[in-house]
Amino acid sequence: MVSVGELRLPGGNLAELPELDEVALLAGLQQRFLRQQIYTDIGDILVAMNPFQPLSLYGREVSERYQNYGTGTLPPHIFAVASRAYHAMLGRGGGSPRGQSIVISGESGAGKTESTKLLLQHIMNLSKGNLQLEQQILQVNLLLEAFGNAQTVMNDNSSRFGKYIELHFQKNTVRGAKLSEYLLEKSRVVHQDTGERNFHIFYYMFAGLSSEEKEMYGLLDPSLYRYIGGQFCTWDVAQRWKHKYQEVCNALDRVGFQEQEQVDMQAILAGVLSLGNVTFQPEESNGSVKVSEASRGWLKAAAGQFGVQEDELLKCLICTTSVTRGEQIQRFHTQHQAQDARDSIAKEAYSRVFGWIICKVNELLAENVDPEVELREIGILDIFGFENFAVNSFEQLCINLANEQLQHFFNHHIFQLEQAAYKEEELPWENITFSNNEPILNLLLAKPLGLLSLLDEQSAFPRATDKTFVDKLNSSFKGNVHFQPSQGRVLGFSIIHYAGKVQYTAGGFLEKNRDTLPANIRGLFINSVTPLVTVLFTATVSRTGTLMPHVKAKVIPGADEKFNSTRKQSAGAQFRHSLMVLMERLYSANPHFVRCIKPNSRKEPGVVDSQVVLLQLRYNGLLETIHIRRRGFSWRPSFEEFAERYRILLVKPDVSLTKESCLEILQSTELAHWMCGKSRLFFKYWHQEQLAKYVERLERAAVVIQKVFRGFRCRKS
Ligand code: AOV
Ligand code: MG
Repeated sequence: MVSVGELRLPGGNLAELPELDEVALLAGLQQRFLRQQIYTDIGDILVAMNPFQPLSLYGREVSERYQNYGTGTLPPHIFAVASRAYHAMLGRGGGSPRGQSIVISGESGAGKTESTKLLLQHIMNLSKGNLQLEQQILQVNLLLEAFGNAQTVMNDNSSRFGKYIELHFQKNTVRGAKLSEYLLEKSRVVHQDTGERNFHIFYYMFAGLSSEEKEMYGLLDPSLYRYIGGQFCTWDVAQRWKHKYQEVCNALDRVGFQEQEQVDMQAILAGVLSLGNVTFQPEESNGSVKVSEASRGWLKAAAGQFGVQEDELLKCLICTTSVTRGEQIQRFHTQHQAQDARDSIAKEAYSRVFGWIICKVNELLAENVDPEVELREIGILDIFGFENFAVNSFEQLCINLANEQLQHFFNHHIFQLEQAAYKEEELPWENITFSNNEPILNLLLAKPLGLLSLLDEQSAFPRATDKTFVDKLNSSFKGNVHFQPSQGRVLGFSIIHYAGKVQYTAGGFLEKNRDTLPANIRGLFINSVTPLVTVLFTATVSRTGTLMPHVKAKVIPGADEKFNSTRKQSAGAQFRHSLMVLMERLYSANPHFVRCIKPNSRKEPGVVDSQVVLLQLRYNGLLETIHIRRRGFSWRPSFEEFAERYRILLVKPDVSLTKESCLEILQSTELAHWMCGKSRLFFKYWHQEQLAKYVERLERAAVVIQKVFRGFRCRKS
């Protein structure tokens, strides 16, 4: 442990630290945290330390205190970030009213998802007008967590997908919302490592359904199902799950899901579990496989739950049918292939349910807008945090790639853009160095020789194996400082990420990347008698790579081709594309950053493990961030932008949008420490708030004058 002396931090802003080094930074955060001050500012960036216990920081009255733009006199808080974004979206306080985004980062379990919920809650409090929609938006989170979160060794409620929530406003009222989802970890449906669980919804269902309902869905005792590892829970936990199940049902109702849709959805989930219990054994006569006698009942149950014919489902599991020159050819599966087919159906069915929920939510929350009024936006990004498990696979690689991208976005915005502006505007500036992770992004994303491209190349090659893939990586990345060949006997490789070294196990990479769904399986499910199953499997791939089920069941011409096992885009390519779309969005909006920190790895309240925190401060580049926020100018409006917004302070009819007007405006205030460049002004992070106060004062004075004037007129008449 690093020992720390008492340290004063006026206003909870680390940019005001008297001494600046790692020890002082850690001490500042630690002392505040132990006093339950979990939020600390670095200039306009919020650092949030996970308290791992409920704190009374988020009540209605707190939300009310943080309503106004001028929250600078209040202690740092997640609500202050929401208020800043909201008022900036409205163009108040000198912000430009373009799209706003709140970008939350931090490793798994650091508090991103909780922060997202708090941000939404506060923004909904700020936006007054459409109560029903506000309630719906808040309820959606419950659904997403039930279907997309699971217990991992790093977090009991870990997000196994990334999400970007866009809130659409007209004036100050929320009019609609849109969700984008990134890479649900569908492999979790069929396999979980030790200490982990399947998606929450499976457990909630068992705890919440009545015996009659379980009978209706054909669900037996939870300990019988392989996909949920035969593990269940204590009585206490079951009670909590039961309560959660009720909440999920209420949320489904309130968001607007039909009763029949809910019934179908649960039948599909039951189908997934039954299918998982189907096992195979070799057929002695001809080398093919058959369903083992003991699991015949499970096959029958699964077919019923999916609404398909049992013998047709069997066929899909034990053989692949293809048509060559008009002739139908059947190829029998090996035992291993049959198990793969079973698991692919389960993963696909589940991920399509999830995709459908997102799609449905988007339909239900789509805006009801006035075409005459401009639509404005606040987006909140909550992705899966950086992960480093005992065993890391393709999913962890994608998750860590997303975190690399986000770190790069942060660096670009905080260091590169800002320092480039000083150079361009010829301001005196001593460069601040930061750890640039571009080489790691190149290693992963470069075309044609980045890791994902090499994976695609190998995936398209029928005889390639995970071993040939690793050989290819070893030869292509020899000498690259961010890549290390596997040391032991395990087939794999290591990547030195911005947040540390992660060892990946290569087994299953090719299969997961190919992500194929044999055409006969899709055909079978499209013809299911359960309407929702038909809807789910009649789907196309959206431009962002998300599965987009068509809500009205219809067969789309050409859709089959997209699901044809040979032509579909690989999982890696889809993910890369969806990340690119996300980055485009982030680059075009005005970002607000929240950096979540995990105080210890044991998820304990009131404990700060200095080493754990220090590591995060280092890889997040927080010390360098403080440097730049102290010395730099985080708000840099052009002369035109500034004069337009603040000409009101000159209280005269005509003010031209020039440098001279800007200087005149600034001279009318007592602002100090700003700078003037060639085409823009340079302000410290606190200046915007000071200016807002001048505007507010003036507006208040104007109201008083109006009142006096009106009173004077009344008396006269
Ligand atoms: P994550 O989103 O960053 O991890 P979560 O937001 O799920 O992390 O937080 C993990 C757990 O920490 C939560 O379930 C809460 O128990 C606790 N927690 C976090 N923030 C707070 C808070 N402000 N007040 C009280 N408890 C909190 V991951 O999704 O795994 O990357 O992928
Ligand atoms: Mg999360």
